[in-house]
Amino acid sequence: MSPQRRVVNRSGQRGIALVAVLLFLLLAGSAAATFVYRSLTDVLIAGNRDAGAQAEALASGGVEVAFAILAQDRLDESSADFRAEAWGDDWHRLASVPISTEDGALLRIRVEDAGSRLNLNALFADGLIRDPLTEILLIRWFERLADEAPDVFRSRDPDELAQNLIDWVDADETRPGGGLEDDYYQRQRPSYRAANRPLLSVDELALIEGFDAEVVAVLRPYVTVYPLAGGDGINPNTAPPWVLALLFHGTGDDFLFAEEETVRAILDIREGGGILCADDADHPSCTPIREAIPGEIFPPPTFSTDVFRVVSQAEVGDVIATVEATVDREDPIEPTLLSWRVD
Ligand SMILES: [Ca+2]
Ligand SMILES: [Ca+2]
Repeated sequence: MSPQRRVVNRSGQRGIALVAVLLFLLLAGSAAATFVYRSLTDVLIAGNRDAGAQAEALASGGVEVAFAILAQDRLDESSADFRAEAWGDDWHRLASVPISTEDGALLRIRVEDAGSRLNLNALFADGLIRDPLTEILLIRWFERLADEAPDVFRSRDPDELAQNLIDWVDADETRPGGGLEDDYYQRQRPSYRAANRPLLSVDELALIEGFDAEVVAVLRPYVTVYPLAGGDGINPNTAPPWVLALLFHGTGDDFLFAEEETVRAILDIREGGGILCADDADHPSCTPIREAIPGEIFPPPTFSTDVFRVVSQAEVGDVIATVEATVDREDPIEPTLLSWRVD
């Protein structure tokens, strides 16, 4: 800790105490509360009087709180010998408990598992090889977006968008119809090349031929790129309704997106306290996924993950600071930070 951060701000300390008490109540009985107290004490005794720096410190502290709760969740899952990310988890409940400090600061923490969005990298086996269903899923989705976001998608060809995205990720350098993937990218100034590897961020999509920032803005609420490798599809227990509507299911080549009634049935199970599970899972809260969605699902659904996105927003006076972080908690004691952005 830097000498500056050792300076104690008394009103800040009172704030910390209150935040800690609230979190103890939220996490009553949870060992995570101990981690949380340590994290918050560390952050909130920072003596910087500047509201911007305080807001950023508080938002960063919120991320640490989320990490501690995620680590505890992983440890609890290990001792229960049952893994599932679901709405009832402590990390998900954080979003419903905005935390105010005595000196008027406000902290909001929202945690999402990677499975709550469609992982574009899960559309490629081994991160590089297209599944026959990859192209069908993307074309149908982009066709649908022409109705949902006509200003952005109506002027673009869904087949070309799908093909260009696949070529950007797939290992080879050729287009299926002939020609080189790089022709377009080499004509740009400065020129670049197709990545030929898993996507590293959602923003990277804007580099793909036919895509731009407008397209990325439409896609962003639906997609993730995490985990970068080895990940599966959507988690039916945590995805919001608009992502559940991308559950692509069927048999053979005959796949379709989940209809509204299927999405409703999944939400009903969740709201009733149930959990959707793999068909062979053995747990009293489980409803086999097959009972809610007929056929196979592509990409195969995710029920648990170690990759989470944390958005922590602190309001100090008129200043708002937001920290967005992605973490991999495979090792819950020393989680790996995958991304960190401050706004
Ligand atoms: Ca390629
Ligand atoms: Ca290719």
